[in-house]
Amino acid sequence: MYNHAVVARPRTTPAGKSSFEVDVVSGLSSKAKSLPSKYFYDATGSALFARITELTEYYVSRSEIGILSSNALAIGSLCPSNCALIELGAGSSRKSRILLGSTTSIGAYVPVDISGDFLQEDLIRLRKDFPHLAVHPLVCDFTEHFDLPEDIGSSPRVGFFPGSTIGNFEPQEAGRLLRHVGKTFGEGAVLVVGVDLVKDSLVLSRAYDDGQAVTARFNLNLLKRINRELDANFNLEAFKHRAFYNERESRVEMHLVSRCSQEVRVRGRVFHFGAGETIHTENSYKYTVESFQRLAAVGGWSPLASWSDGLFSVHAFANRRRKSSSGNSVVVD
Ligand code: AVJ
Repeated sequence: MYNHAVVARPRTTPAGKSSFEVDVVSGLSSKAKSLPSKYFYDATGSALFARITELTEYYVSRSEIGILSSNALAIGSLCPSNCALIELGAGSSRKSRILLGSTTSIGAYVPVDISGDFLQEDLIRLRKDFPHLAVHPLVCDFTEHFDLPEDIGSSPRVGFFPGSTIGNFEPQEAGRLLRHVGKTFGEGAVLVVGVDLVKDSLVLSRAYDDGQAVTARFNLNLLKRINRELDANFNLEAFKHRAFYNERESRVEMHLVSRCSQEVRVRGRVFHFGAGETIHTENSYKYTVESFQRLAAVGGWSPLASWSDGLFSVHAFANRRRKSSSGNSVVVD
């Protein structure tokens, strides 16, 4: 069975401004300029990210796929019979396919993505390869309230949150997100999440500042997108990519550094940049297996198992949340 994507309302503010415009203007107006990393992924950004995953220096995707493949049977055995696999931030089904191939327990697949650019071909091929799988794509921002498709009924939920996307959130926000996901999935849910590990700072900085400058183009593409969608005039030559590991905060930071003193216009507003001033465009937090388990515990998730290749980790958690007699969700310790 195959369904068309369920699409949430377009996200505009009461004044008719897009969230993108509001976020960009607010990020560039603050004293320490920043832009949210979730806006990297327009068509060009997604294509550049796909190239990043092929880079020698960027071990993240290769490591995760290796761990998922080597432990697919163990992960599959944690999936309850006739469960729904709900993938958060599903760009392609590549990683879910590893789990779909390892167990017959998954009856439905719900790829959730904000862009809605699920590759149609990918979904068609998925139906061919897994003819008994019900596919229900969901277009929404999973960091906000969302309803799971009614079609999956009361089947047990298995969340899948790969790619270390969780690392793009501040730890406190990440804890809140995990709690919110637990609340949405409810009692008996399982969560499989990919998390990048703390490691040598040179390995980390190279992964985000590659020799072919693909990551630099990925970072600068955000300015191109602002130029195109928000009628701005960033000169891409006047900014340079910088990435480094901030050991104290356990995160890789990406910035765009202004090469000179300059002014940039965005939707009629003028922003001043001093020479050397930066726009902070991304944090990619790194955890140890233990520090991530502690974070997940804050969100109401108990560890079932963790797998690692020394570079990256994949965790399985069980939801501690139970329905209380009043019908409200409570976390049972
Ligand atoms: C897609 C969030 C996993 O943080 O490693 C890759 C994004 N940024 N290179 C990451 C990214 C620069 C990536 N995630």
